[in-house]
Amino acid sequence: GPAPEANQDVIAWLAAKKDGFGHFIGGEFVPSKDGAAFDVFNPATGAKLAQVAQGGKAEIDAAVESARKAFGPWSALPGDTRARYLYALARLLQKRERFFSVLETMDNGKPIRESRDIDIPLVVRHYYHHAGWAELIESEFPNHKPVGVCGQIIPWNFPLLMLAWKVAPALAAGNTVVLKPAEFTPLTALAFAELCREAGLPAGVVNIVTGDGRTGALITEHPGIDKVAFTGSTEVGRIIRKATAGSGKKLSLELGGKSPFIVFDDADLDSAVEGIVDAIWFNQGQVCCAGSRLLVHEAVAERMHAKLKARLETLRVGDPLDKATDMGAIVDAVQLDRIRSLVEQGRTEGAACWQPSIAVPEKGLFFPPTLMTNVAPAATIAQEEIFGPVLVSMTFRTPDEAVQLANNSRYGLAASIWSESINVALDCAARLKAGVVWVNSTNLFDAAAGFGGYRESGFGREGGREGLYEYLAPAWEKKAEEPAPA
Ligand code: TXE
Repeated sequence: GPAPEANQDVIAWLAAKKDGFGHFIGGEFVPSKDGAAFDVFNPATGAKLAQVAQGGKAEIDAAVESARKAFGPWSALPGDTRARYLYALARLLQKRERFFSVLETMDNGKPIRESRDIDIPLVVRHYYHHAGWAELIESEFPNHKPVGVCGQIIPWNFPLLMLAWKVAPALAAGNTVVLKPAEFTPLTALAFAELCREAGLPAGVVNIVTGDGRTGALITEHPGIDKVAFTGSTEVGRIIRKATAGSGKKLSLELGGKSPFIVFDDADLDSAVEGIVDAIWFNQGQVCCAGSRLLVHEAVAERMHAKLKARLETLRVGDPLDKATDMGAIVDAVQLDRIRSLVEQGRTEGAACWQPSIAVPEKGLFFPPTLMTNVAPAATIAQEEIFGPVLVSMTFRTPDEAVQLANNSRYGLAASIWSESINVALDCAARLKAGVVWVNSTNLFDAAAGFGGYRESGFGREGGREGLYEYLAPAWEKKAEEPAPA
């Protein structure tokens, strides 16, 4: 596990920035012109971790200008030269895995076991994978060009991983970026900016401007941005789609979800129980593709619930830096309130709420793993994304009914099917409206596989070949934009 010295490294790194973090623009760290800044907290302890600059118009203008200037030379580099920078970033991240895991856990509240074994290794893999694509870009996409300057806005649930999902393909394809991390979790993005310098990445290729939704809106509205990539709430996704409509900007949106976790009567129930723990209690349920709706065959529902309850009694909720912890803190008080009020609403609408008798810290932003049964398909908690450690359970009788319940959602991000019959599983998979379907597994991510949704979960894919197309434009389109020769 992360050695205690990793914690000391992070503490020393934060202490060195006690006057506040600036934005990363044109390869330099700069404060906001007007001096605006905000505080960032550790959600598990309430301790202030850092002060971070709040970007305004001056900063977005400067970042877009530096990205524009860098775009020409960067996009003109041979792919294998760009690949070297991505390999260098991957290696540096790998070398600092412990530092980044601890920093991510302190900023976000997720268990160290998750940041150490899942988040950061997936981040590293993402840069290696896209370094490979950079090498192949000319031969695999001979009729495509990079889009240009990409505005990228990311959420707080997987801060460094969402940054990797955005930055790695953009750079591999020859674009430059202006990225805004979420206001709750900007710290690993700023540490990554330092790695960009260490890797010798040309100034302006990656620009990171910190701030809240207002800063994000300035990015989406800026005329110097050619493409916007957003991961976050469906509500903000809608605002961004309107803001970019008619602007000619390319857009991809990865939004909310209410993904079904379907357990057939022939499923291996013990494996399914482990699966559902990964599906909805992983990262405190703050996962866009979380299996938040359990649809279980009525013949095995009672057994499934009993096994699930016994398993939840063994989960450890508490200090995210403790290697033995299964569930950490909720990212922010606003999110915790939202979870609480949705659970309350579920009760009022007639659902039964069960929580294990395990200890949950009173200080810090914690919420116990929660199972809601007796839920009507139309109930608010069966339809709304809770984005917390709350599983909503419903039963079905036939495969048709399972499919109908699963698709009874305005979202369509992911789905998980559990059955020992491959025919049942594949027949069901083909009928689900979901961007990703897992069979006898859940929450599996691979840098090579396109990830994204249907319906109000957004559009566009991230990862692999499909994901690269989001950062490429047909060559003829780009040619038409070039000024006519004098
Ligand atoms: O998300 P926001 P919030 C869902 C989840 C959660 C809810 C609210 O249900 O409970 O959203 O979370 C930036 N123009 N998801 O409020 O506001 C913002 O600064 C441009 C699902 O934190 O969407 C941040 O960087 N940008 C999700 C990013 O958008 C704007 C992950 C996401 O924040 C903006 C997060 C604007 N007008 C929340 N307003 C997932 N799909 O994984 C805000 N932002």
